[in-house]
Amino acid sequence: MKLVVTIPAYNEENTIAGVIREIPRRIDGLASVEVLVIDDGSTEATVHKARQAGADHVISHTNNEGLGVAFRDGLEAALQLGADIIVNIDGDGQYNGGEIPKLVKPLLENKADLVLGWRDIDNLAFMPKGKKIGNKLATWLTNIASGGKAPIKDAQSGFRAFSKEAALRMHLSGQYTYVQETLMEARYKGLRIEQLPIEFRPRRGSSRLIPNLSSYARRAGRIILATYWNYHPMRVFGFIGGVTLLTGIALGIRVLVHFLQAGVLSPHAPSAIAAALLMATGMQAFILGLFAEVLRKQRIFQEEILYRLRKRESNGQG
Ligand SMILES: Nc1nc2c(ncn2[C@@H]2O[C@H](COP(=O)(O)OP(=O)(O)OP(=O)(O)O)[C@@H](O)[C@H]2O)c(=O)[nH]1
Ligand SMILES: [Mg+2]
Repeated sequence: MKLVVTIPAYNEENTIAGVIREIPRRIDGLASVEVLVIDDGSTEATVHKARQAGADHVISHTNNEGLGVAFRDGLEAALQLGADIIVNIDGDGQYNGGEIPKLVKPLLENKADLVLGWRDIDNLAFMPKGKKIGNKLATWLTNIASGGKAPIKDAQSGFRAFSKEAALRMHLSGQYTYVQETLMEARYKGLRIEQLPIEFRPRRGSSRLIPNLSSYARRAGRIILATYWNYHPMRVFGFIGGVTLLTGIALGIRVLVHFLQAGVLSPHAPSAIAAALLMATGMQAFILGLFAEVLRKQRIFQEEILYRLRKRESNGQG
């Protein structure tokens, strides 16, 4: 069994070496442990420091493409390297690589497909209140959007372990981040998620990902909604269509009652037009929902093809 530890990094020259050195290279049940750094267009010495500290593989993006893209590339490359388990850890030293054995244990025992390390956010004295609230909100939204029995405790954690099967099943499209989308995918696909408490330390240096909370909320929120929309298009279009259609019908009934009583449309002619437009728009939304459902089913078939292709490639049958 081979473990590949992926580290997405953007300008982490001060911390990346420490992160790499903290990763245990011998873990019970694993024949080898390799480190793969995904440098996302860093403008300083991240790559140099990573190589010096013993990174086995480095992928470099010419430009800064986003954490979501870097994570996706990391998963893909780890599979190509023959990984049976993939652990992702941030390059800023906030997570403790010494906890990797704990994280991979449920995978080695085949008790889970994805192990999520969760931070005890309420008790992190150094985390600003605004960030705590933002974290809770994003986790709540991820839970609402993905259902599932046991609620996810910390959807923003960057320390997690994936079985090969879980990695093969990930079909991600978010550019900015991967954290919520991967959990939603795992839940939609019925993968087994185990959650374990992990250490979380203060960050050295400024956040690379979150310049301010409102921009994070906007960008992560968009990914959560887009993922939900992809999986449940009829719920989204059905809701829009239902609200529009019912408003149109209610307005239409009012106009009709007036017409039956007064014998003339006036002064409700504008309402009659609005009712007709709303009803037509509502019907269109339902029809769009039906088309989107067809596309969703197509995507499921395409994902199955991609899954089988990746599996062959990762088994060296490419
Ligand atoms: N590939 C890539 N990685 C990034 C980018 N921005 C941040 N990262 C990396 O993603 C990890 C998490 O980023 P952080 O800035 O620590 O974000 P965070 O941990 O969610 O938030 P903080 O609490 O502020 O640290 C780190 O390893 C960063 O180097 C990016 O644009 N591209
Ligand atoms: Mg961080």
